[in-house]
Amino acid sequence: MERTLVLVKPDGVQRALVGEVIARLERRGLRLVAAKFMQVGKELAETHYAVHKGKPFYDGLISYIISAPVMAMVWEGPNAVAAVRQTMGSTKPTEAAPGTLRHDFALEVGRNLTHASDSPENGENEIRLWFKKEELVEWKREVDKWVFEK
Ligand code: D4T
Repeated sequence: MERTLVLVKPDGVQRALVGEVIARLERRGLRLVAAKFMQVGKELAETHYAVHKGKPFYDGLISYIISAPVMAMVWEGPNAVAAVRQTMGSTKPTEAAPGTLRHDFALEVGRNLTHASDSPENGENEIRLWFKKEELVEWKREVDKWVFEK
């Protein structure tokens, strides 16, 4: 089953939108695999956003992600990466489709509430970066057969 890393970033935590994000992913049918509420250190932030090093928004991005706690989670399901990014909406909230989290709750790219892995491969790498293997919970739901075709 495909897995993806989801972060409710500091703005989402401060604005009490953690429950909203979880509710939407649960209602979509995705299955929660792991969750931890944590303060991000500079080293983790810099590793997570290494691909953006040198870009004009990099320093702001690092100080934003370490500015307050985040809710880090792993979700799984068929096409979990694409499904979660669709539920989040475009990176720039003013380009996000109506009904998506970023459309409904955000205005600025530097305060866009959530992070979600952008490919299955990055998902696996990010999950390894943020979680220990023993923090990932393998489980089944009674409802799985009504959500997952196989
Ligand atoms: P994340 O990684 O937060 O899910 O964002 P995306 O995958 O949707 O988008 P991204 O990697 O292109 O950008 C990472 C992060 O940088 C912030 N950002 C981005 C910013 O502050 N200014 C910008 O111009 C861009 C492109 C927002 C998300």
